[in-house]
Amino acid sequence: MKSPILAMAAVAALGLNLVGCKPKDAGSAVSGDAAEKVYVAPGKHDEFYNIVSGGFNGQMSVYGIPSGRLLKIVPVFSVFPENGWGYSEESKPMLNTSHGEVPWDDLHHIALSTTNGEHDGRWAFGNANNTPRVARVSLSSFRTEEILELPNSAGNHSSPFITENTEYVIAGTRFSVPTDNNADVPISTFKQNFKGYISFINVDKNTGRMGIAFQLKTPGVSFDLARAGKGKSHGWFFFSTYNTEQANTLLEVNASQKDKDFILAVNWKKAEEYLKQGKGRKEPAKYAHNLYDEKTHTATSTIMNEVITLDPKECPGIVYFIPCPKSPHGCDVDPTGEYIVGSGKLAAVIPVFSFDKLQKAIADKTFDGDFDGIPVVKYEAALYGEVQKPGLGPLHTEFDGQGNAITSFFVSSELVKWNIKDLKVLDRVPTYYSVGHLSIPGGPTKKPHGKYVIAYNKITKDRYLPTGPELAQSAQLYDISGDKMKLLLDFPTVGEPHYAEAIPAALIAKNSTKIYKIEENGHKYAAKGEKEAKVVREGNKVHVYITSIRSHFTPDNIEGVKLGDEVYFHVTNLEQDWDVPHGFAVKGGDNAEILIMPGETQTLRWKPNRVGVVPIYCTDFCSALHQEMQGYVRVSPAGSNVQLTWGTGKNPVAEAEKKVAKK
Ligand code: K7E
Ligand code: CUA
Repeated sequence: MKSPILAMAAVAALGLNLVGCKPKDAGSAVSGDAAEKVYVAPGKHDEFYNIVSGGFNGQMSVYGIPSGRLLKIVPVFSVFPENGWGYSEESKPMLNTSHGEVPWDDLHHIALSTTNGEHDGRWAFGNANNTPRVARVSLSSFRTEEILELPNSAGNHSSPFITENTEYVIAGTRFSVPTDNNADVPISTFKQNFKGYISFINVDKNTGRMGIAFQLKTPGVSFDLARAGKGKSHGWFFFSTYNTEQANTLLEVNASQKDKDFILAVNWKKAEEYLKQGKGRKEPAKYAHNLYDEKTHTATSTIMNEVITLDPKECPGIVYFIPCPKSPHGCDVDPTGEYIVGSGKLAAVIPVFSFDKLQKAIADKTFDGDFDGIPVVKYEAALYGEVQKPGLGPLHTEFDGQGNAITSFFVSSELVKWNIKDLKVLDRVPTYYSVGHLSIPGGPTKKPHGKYVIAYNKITKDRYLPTGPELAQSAQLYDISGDKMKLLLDFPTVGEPHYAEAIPAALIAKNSTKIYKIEENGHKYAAKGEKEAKVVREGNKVHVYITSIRSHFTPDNIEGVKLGDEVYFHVTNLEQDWDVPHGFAVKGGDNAEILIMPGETQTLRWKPNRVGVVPIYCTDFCSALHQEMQGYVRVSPAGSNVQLTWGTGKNPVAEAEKKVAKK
């Protein structure tokens, strides 16, 4: 095989031919008006939000497009000391699992909620690849509101993908595993005992609350990616699989034996019918369901004990295998719902399947035998056609809404645009380097917004100033409004970007949460005004009901804490203005800071381990007197008789303001 560098050089040369007489180096393969097209003037807003997975940082990040400006990092499965996610008492339950607290994960895919197959701007879902979980992030508060663990799963890669009306979020297991309930089996019994579970998670239309509706117990293969049907194929789901060899060791070799793996087609409407007929089986399973409540500003974690499974062998007509060359990765459905695009990482073609042909093949039973009891549809019977010589190592495909598809090629490091109807390649542009996922705004929906494609690259090399052994991660923005794709911008991302979605700013910006109303604060330890501030001892637990407002804490002097105490600072931010968070930190705390939004209460636990006077302070520059926003806690030896006292001195400015306000 060619070295990746040579392959890249070859592709760069190819790119040169396409852009004519541009200079030779990759850095200037940019059109003349690129700067103008990505320039968002100071004070102006971007046209799109780009919600980008952070891969091994377990987060999502939010960029503006076309500027590529980083707007926010949303911690999801990973602790985030910057705002106290996973450190505050309120957020800790969000990271609970059946294994206990798991403070990290690997987030690969984003799915934005849709209604009638179009973006509705309500939620972003993300998957945890390591300890299988699915999260729901609010696109109003840009906070993780819910995390659901998945039993009978390992490596939740084929996830989250959603149906047209967000009826279901699905999650296919990457590793086949024995049922949790009967897991102590020899690894060599893979073929008998290991199953590929797919979880169908239902989503409440109004609240977004998730629950596992059922799990499909399919043969032991690895699920990689998936897409729901749309339009005519609504009611179906398509999953790419690998390791249909069912190897349990040295998969690099043993799982690349077959010329074709499978796409699994699932008729979930039919599965629903079987469930109604009582074909589901209740099985014991242990998994956590974590919910963040905006009223109490507190998360709860509930351990669930049971899941409903459906065995397709007992429910004919739910699942079919379609052969797909070779080691498929992406499995993408075009906006009409008719075409299903497979992307064999080791294949020389891109196979495009037809939903209509698939239906006919199923009706006519044009099968090539079965795989572990599941009918295998004949390749040609479901195939619409193949894109010939598209490039090397196709991974993912998105759609521009104009009848074209754009596919990412890892090995040949390029984006290739092709026409869905005639399967002809129309254009190709190099990526720098080795693109993984790609994203067209609205690309996975029924109505792509088009305009741009963004490449999320796996290798950065020389694109930015070097920063030691670990380089910036890299995304690239291309204009796709004309016949030819044009590189506009490189922008660095945090973590390792896998999938991302972009959505018009107009669908989200207007709904942004600004503050939490203090009178609606239902937190158990809220102090909804300085008068409610207090310190309460319960045995060795000391609860500090503390308020913050520009620019002081109430109380800011506390005495009577003793060694052996556990102190809980319940900080309520009394501000009711947008953009005035306060922070809170304590010297020597084995914890992070917390950031408290206006009207919210958050709690920092602190166990003092030495005698002394310990400073506390606000960490977020909130006013000209932010630096004055500080206080002291006196810690005395265990058994000392220092009384519990607290207070804040009178503030003449605040007192005067109160009087004015009363008049
Ligand atoms: Cu990065 Cu979607 Cu995990 Cu392809 S996967 S690249
Ligand atoms: Cu409050 Cu700085």
